[in-house]
Amino acid sequence: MARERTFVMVKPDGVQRGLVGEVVGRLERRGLKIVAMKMLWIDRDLAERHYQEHTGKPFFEPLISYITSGPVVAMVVEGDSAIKVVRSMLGKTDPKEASPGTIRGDFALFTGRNVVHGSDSPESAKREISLFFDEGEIFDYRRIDEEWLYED
Ligand code: D4T
Repeated sequence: MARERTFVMVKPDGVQRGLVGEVVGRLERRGLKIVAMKMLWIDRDLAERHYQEHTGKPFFEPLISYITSGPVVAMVVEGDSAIKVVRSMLGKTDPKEASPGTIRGDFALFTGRNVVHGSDSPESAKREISLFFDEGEIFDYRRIDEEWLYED
């Protein structure tokens, strides 16, 4: 069993469209555990650090203005293979390619308005979690349904 933590964010369009509960509900019902959560309005400095791998790309400026355009809800989500599981629940980056049943496949049409973010690797998860959360904001606890969710 590989218990992992990943970083998930409901982006400004997701907040404005009232999709926070939908996203959190899907994660919780899947059996993933929310171990940290907060609303914040990302400033340019944090946005540039979060998306540093895209610096200089043609979509970088629109991406920065989108992610700083309103409040977001940031989370740390824990579970078995959480990074892969969350990515599969989000669907492809371009929502037009995302399968129905995924969050982007059900609620989005444009790459630049794709509702949610999830870390794509253990390295990104570690980096992104530490950008948004202090250790003291992340909670270690057992969910009451864990003995029914996990095989061992
Ligand atoms: P995020 O990071 O927002 O969850 O998206 P992904 O992890 O699924 O995809 P990404 O890092 O490749 O892209 C980050 C962010 O940039 C926007 N984007 C991306 C864009 O506007 N145009 C593009 O061509 C690409 C590749 C969308 C997500």
